[in-house]
Amino acid sequence: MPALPPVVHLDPTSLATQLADDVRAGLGASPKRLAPKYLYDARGSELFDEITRQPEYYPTDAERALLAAHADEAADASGARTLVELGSGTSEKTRLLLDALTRGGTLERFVPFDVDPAVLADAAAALATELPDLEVAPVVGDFERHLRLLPRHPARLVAFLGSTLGNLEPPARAALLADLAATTGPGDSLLLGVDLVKDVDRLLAAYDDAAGVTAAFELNVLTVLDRELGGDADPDAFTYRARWDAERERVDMLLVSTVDQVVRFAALDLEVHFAAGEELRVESSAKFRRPGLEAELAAAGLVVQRWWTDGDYALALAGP
Ligand code: AVJ
Repeated sequence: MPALPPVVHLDPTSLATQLADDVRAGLGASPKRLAPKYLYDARGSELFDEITRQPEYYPTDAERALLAAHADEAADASGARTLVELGSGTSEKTRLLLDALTRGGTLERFVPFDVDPAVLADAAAALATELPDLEVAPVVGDFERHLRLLPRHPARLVAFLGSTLGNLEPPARAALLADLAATTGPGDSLLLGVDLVKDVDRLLAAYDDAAGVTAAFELNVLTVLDRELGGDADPDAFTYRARWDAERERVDMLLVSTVDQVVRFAALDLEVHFAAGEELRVESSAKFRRPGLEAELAAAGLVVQRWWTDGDYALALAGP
C-alpha cells in the first residue's frame, strides 16, 4: 500500500524562528555555542553520510553489525506491531529491524519520524514499495518537542539509533527520555543505540578524520547561518578542532576563529565579535557507560532489559 500522507507537527517558519533565537542566545553567550540540528541542511546531510564512510568513524559500522546480530532477539523480546524510528533519515539500518520484525510475524506498521519532510517522503515511498504489506505512516516532527504526539498504537518499538542521544546536553537528554517514557506504555519498548567511552585517540580520530570530512561538515554550519540569516561569516576564517572533555565524557566539536573578526547577520541586525582563537562549539557527542545510561533511563522510569555490545558501541532494549 502507498505510504500515508505525513502527519506534520513542524512547520518551516517555526524552525526559522528557532534558528534566529538560538543564534542570538548561543552566539551571544560565552563560550559561544550552537545546537547541532542546524548542521543538517542538504549539504550537511550529504557530508554526514560521507562521515559514516570514513575509516576512522566506527559507530555506523558497529551499530549495523550489532543490529544484524541481534535484531531478531530485539524483535522477539519486543513483539512489536508498530516500529517507530526517531530521526529516521534515510536509514538503511531500519531495514534490519523491519526485516527482523517481519520474520517475527508481528509487524503491521512503520512510523518514520524526522524533521526533514523531503527525506521522510523519499524514505516512506521507497519502503512502501519494498514492503507492500506494511502500513507506512510518516510523522514530521522534532524529537525534542513532539514525542508526546506520537500515534498511540499498541505494542510499539521506538528505535532511537545512531547515538543521537549523545548530541543532547544532559538536561535535554533527561527531558527527551521523560517524553519517551511518557509515550511508552506496558507492552511498548525502546531500542537505543549509544556510543561508549573508549580510548581518547580513537574518539578524536573518529571526529577529526584524515580526509577532513568532519571538518567540512562542522564548518558547513557557517554557510547555513549565512544563507538563513543573511550572514557574512567566512568559513575560511575558521578552523575545525575536536576535543575530548574528560569530565563530561564527550567529544566537543569546535569552530575556532583564526582572526579577530566581526560577523554580521543582517536578518537579525546582529554583530558578533570573535577574538582570534575564540571557539564556537557547534556539536558535542557524549559517550556512555552502561551504569550511567541505566541511571538516566531509571530517572525517566525506564528499565534496561537487554544490552548488546561489541565493547565500542551498545544497543539497549528498555521498557517501562
Ligand atoms: C549523528 C550525533 C550520532 O555524534 O557521532 C559525527 C554526529 N558529528 N561526526 C555523532 C557526528 C560528527 C553523530 N551523531
